Amino acid sequence: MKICVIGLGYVGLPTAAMFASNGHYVVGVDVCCRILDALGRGETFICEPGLGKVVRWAVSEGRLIAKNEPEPADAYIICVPTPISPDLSADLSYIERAVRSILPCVRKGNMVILESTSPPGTTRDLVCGLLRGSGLIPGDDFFVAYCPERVLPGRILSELVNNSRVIGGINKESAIRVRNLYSCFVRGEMYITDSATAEMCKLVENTYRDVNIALAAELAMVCEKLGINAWEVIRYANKHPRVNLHQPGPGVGGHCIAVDPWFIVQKQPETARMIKLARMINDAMPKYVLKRIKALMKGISGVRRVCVLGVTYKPDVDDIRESPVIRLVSMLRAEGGYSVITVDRHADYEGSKERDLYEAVKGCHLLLLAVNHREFERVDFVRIRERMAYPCVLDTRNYWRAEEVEAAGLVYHLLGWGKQTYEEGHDGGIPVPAVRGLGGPEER
Ligand code: SAJ
Repeated sequence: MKICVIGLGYVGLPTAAMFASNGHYVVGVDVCCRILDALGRGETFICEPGLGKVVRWAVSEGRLIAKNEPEPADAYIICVPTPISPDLSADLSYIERAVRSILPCVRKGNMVILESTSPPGTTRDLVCGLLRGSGLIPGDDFFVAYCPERVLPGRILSELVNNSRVIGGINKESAIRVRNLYSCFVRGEMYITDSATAEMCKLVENTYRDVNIALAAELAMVCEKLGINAWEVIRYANKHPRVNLHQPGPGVGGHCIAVDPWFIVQKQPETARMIKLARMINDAMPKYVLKRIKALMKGISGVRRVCVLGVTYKPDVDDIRESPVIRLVSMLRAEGGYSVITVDRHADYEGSKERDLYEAVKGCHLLLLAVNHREFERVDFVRIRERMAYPCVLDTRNYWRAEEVEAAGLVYHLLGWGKQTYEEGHDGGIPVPAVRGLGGPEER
């Protein structure tokens, strides 16, 4: 078949490459000249294991070509972004533009597939509504389905093949045809349903994760007050066969989990209360970490120098979209009295890519582990201590071992751990737990 993939981003390009390397001819369409030029040369901007090789092969074999507008094909797959608008609703203008661009091309018997994350009803109402402009009837003359991607950045190619998929047709025939198309490379199960159900499934998968992370974040804050280590609590609670608590951190980033729950809230603002609250809790985490930093730096006079390790939205990727760490860095700077330096060999951000960790920590008062990139797992704490002006470490990912950090002469603090130091002599000799490393109530 000839397949037109519209939008060559994190989802569209790998999808185009998979179809092209599994027996189809693919026209990759994008409005960005940089992406088209690179693809024309068989190159890609997206840093994903294995992707470069597949793209190079598909382009060199003439199976994947780059164009700036769609051309007649058997199937059209829409993979454009659905960003969030300032009013927290989904901006569907890219989908609208993509559908309009294929109107002159759509013929009887074609398939139109939406992969972009969308509020329930988008395929049926917006996409089909616009497609009627072709003069043909969706569902009767051609087939339309919602078939969301579910791939994890960093593992996109293998998850494209192995993950199950939910395919929501505007009618059964549409769903079956689309399932048959994807079966050329998908090894996971493919479940057939209606389009609104599939749209909601996609949103709720990411919402589940967001709510779970918010629960972990709240637990971290509660544990800090109670002098308990939340990470230990989570580890042991997860030994229960029906518990799967996620992990706290400095916030939730990326273009999916930090965004998609709002598309449910948008549809039912009065009812989707927990979903909204979870979003707000996760969004407030950079501010919470800021408060901890302020408390830790209280005794330092003059400019407090903070070295931040990792700025991407999660480990071992180069993506800084919606990164909570970047929000934290901006907040620190807005406070005044802080100087912040970032180190991240993955990210194009303020020179952090080229910066050497041991140079960056020179004269710093706080070392903040913000993203647990693999290269931060083993660092030389003695070298770090020698260079720092004040020996303070805040680990927001439970990535380092307290004993190892402290053996180097640094003081280790962990997000979600209100350390207890028992001070004898108070309260009739009964040990009184005192939370170390945290500010007083006014700080929190
Ligand atoms: N995070 C935590 N604690 C955790 C797990 C994650 O704080 O326990 C944070 C990360 O640091 C990151 C954010 O959440 O800032 C999101 O990271 P992620 O790895 O959970 O997810 P994404 O956004 O990279 O990809 C998600 C995936 N969805 C699910 O796992 C349900 C992926 O499968 C989707 O395809 C993708 O969203 C998408 O495109 O929608």
